[in-house]
Amino acid sequence: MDRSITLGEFIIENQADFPYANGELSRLINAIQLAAKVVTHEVNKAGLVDIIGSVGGTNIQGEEQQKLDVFANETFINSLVNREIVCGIASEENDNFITIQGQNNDHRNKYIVLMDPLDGSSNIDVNASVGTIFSIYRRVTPVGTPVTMEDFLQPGNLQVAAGYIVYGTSTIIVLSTGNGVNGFTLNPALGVYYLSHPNIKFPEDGRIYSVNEGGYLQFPQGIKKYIKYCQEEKENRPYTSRYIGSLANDMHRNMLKGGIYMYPSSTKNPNGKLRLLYECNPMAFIIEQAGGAAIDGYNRILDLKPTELHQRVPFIGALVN
Ligand code: AHM
Ligand code: MG
Repeated sequence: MDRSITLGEFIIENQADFPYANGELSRLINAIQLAAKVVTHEVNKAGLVDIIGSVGGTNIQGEEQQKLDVFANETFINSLVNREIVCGIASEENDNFITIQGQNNDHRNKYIVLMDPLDGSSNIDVNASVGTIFSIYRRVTPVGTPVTMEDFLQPGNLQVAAGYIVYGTSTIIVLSTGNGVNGFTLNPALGVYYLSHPNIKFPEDGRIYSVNEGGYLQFPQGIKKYIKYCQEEKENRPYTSRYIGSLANDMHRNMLKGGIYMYPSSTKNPNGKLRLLYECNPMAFIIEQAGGAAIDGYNRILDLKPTELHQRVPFIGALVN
């Protein structure tokens, strides 16, 4: 495998893998990778916001400092709107979906994007890793008409592409168009993403479990039993516990190192916390493409029929063998 291949080259070379191969994918991914560079830059100076804030709450340009999650949301939306490809965007940060009319107000764009622009936002204040998660669909309503809720409430198994970005010690975009999973790491000096993690697959011998154990007493009996199983001194156990508090980051580590991630239902939150459309569906798409499975405890995440934009579901993602 040629390790010096860039994200742009990879997409052009693999364009045929995309169900509707005519350059649309490269334009869409281009919008996302550009926004991710801008967000990376902002994430890297997040710790300075208070210093700037203490001298009057404005930045060098005299603008009000924005919170990073608002900044990320606007950056991704602007980048996607400015390319004639997306007809609608739904974001964890916005109450309602955004309709994009397109250049001649003719509603001719074909793609829907759903996203969590800044995943794990409570990590910002402590200089820890955050992420972005995104999901891409074809619209189901006719081209030439405004998008409707129906376009956004598609089951995850209709995604044409999905991915996530981890803003960690380096920035990585992990992407699938339904033909495996590949990771591209940003070289910040050049502003170029290189294929660093070709064909990601869960390792067979995972020994990590990731769950917010603070909720243990409120978890269903089956989850409690499983956590005790992970902790038992038997065979290759106890497993090791790792939890960052950002689905993109936690799942990324578990996919590379091998492990299970759980955000179960609880007596306090019967539907868990994670959002089906912005977090669970795209991560489930990636997880399955990497050889794993993602369920809500009973059903395959990708087969759930969404009923509302901000719907929450319990989530478990891992390799199954
Ligand atoms: P956010 O997208 O609003 O930042 O919240 C979602 C995040 C998940 O990525 C993460 O796994 C979870 O919330 C952590 O929640 P908790 O602090 O309850 O463990
Ligand atoms: Mg999130």
